[in-house]
Amino acid sequence: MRIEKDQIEAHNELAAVKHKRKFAFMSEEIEGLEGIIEKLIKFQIAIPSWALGTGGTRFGRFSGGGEPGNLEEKIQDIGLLHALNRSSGAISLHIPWDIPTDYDAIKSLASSYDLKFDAMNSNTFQDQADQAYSYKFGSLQHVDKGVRQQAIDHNIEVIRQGVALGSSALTVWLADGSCFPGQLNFRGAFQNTLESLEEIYAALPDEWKIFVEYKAFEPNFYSTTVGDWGQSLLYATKLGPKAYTLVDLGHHLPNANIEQIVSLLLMEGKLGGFHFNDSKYGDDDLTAGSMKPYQLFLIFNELVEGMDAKGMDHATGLGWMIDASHNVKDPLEDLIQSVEAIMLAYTQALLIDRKALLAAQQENDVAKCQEILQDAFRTDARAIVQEARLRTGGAANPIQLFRELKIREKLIGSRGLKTVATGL
Ligand SMILES: [Mn+2]
Repeated sequence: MRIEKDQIEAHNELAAVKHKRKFAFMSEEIEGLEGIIEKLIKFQIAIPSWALGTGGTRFGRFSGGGEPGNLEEKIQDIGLLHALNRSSGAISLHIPWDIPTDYDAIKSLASSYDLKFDAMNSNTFQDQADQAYSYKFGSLQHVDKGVRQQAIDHNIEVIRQGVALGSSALTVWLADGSCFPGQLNFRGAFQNTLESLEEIYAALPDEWKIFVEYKAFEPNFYSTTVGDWGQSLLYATKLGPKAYTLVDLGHHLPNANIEQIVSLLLMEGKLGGFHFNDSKYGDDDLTAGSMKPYQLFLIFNELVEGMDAKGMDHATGLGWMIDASHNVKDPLEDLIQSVEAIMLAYTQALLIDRKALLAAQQENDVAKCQEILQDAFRTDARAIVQEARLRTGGAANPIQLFRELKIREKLIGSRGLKTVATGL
């Protein structure tokens, strides 16, 4: 199914009076608003193929119904999302969950929804039915070269598939680590992982990047072989200029200062990709901005400041992606909320008076620094994000229109109530 232009226009007409009033107020209040809206229009957040079904835990999984059963249906879902918010113009695939059978057909289907292929994701955290060796005790770190080689070959195969789709980055997240003290020689695991990554790195086409993602714990509970940004940066530095660290917001220990990590990685030219989500305890699957919107804003403050310092394009300088798959919401409504939260935090970061902040920092005027940041954070930026969406043909209120058009009911009608998205 597709959302027709006239359906969006009819919905927008009803919201027009209220929006115009709010936006007129913002236009008077904020200097340089047109420049901000231009940036918002360009800013696109990739949607991972695994976020379109209801996630589960080791205790259970409760399908929401109408979930996409194949790659074509996943592209269709992201197409619906992008039609509503015009900020979700890319899809991130996971191999082997999303292996295309006909690359040209998949490419043209994606482009019919105005979608690009973002970073490809490999999977060496599960065993597949047809593989020779098990990843039970790790993949790229494994003590057995045969297991490592299988994992290396898989990553190189993922690059090959990404080339066929027009992607230009590989994200490697490893579940490798250990569950108990003494299980692993840390240096041996690091060296094996580095050597394996070097073989994958050597297979990267010229314009490609490799993102080394880190995670503090889970599924291993004692050590993780790429466990924090320092370890990721070590691998990325040793690998070379095409290798970067990827920051996933949910992959830190509680209270980690993620905004400082982001700032320093940008300074070193080694921040490559970004995964958005939120968490309260140790989870990494809650809707972006649902728990700690101020932290999300502070991270965007560092992203904007650090990217501007390097002359980087906000939209294309880093790989932006949502990485979340929680258990109880409609996945498409959840993604609409995540994208909205990200766009709001980005807008608020663009509203910060940078000159005044720099001056206040130079004068050690701590109270003023806080005033400047919180003045931006407490600005209701919704009409600005809405204006950017309206100018590009999106819906005034994406969730409201999603419900008015009964999209989930229609997807259940065509796909069935008891579908389970592939891969989860
Ligand atoms: Mn991630």
